Amino acid sequence: MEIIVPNVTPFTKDNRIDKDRLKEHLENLIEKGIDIIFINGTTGMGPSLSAEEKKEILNISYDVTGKIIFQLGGLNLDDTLNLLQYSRDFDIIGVASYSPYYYPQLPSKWVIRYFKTLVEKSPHPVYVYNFPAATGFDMNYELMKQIDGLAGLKDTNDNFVHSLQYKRFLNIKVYNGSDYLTVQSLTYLDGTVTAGGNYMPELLSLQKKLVSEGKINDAFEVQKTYYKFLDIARKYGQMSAHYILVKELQGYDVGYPREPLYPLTEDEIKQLEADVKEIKNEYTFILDKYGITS
Ligand code: FW2
Repeated sequence: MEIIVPNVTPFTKDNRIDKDRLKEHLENLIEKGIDIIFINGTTGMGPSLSAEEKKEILNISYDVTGKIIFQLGGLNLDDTLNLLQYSRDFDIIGVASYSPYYYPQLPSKWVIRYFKTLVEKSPHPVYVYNFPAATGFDMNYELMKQIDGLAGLKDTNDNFVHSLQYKRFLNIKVYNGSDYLTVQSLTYLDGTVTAGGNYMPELLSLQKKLVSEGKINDAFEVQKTYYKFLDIARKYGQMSAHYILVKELQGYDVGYPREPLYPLTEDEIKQLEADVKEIKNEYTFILDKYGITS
């Protein structure tokens, strides 16, 4: 049962990776019980990173922990194979890739060949990152069955039955990547991958603890508060709101998103802070109730 956080990538105002803020953020997540960091994911703006920047983030993250899944997918196979080779010297949990994206009606045989190539060439266990809403391609369980040697999958999907099918027919690690299915994924799958863990690591760790103790209803009560902050993120545009929510709930600055995912305006930040203020007592109440220091 694992809680996995796809970390935000802190950028500076002039669009470079902010090494110190990334380290501080990852140290906080690990300290608060996060099991695995999923670097260069969607929340980490993987599609907006060059191959060299993906390497740089691996190096910075590895200074903090080896509990890393290294997302290295893209639309240039040479770059991806180069990143696989580069990851050889790092003792990490595994590598992951989203399927080739954007191009329409990709024949399944090309995507299957792509992942077979990664399994063949990888020095680490390989995880498929399935996000049909983002890539336009669904690496469903029937396609996954045609690839030997995969370690697991992250299915970013609000359709929970879709994720259960992998667990039903395959003998691999299965995580769901929907922020709104954390308790359910911890209960019925191998764990959850959730961006909400960037700004609510305490509530995510608590959900795992309660599920592991069989206290599903208590875990769901915590999840209801988790939902309220997720809703705020979506109200303002989650990819940029994450940066302000980390500051609001964790108390340190994680810099800026990378344009064209524009940062929130001053007005939006003020409104978001007001929305957080209205429900922040719920967050602190839960921490007090379970004796959690933030
Ligand atoms: C990633 C994730 C998180 C997403 C979820 C989308 O790589 O960022 O699944 O936050 O809303 O897996």
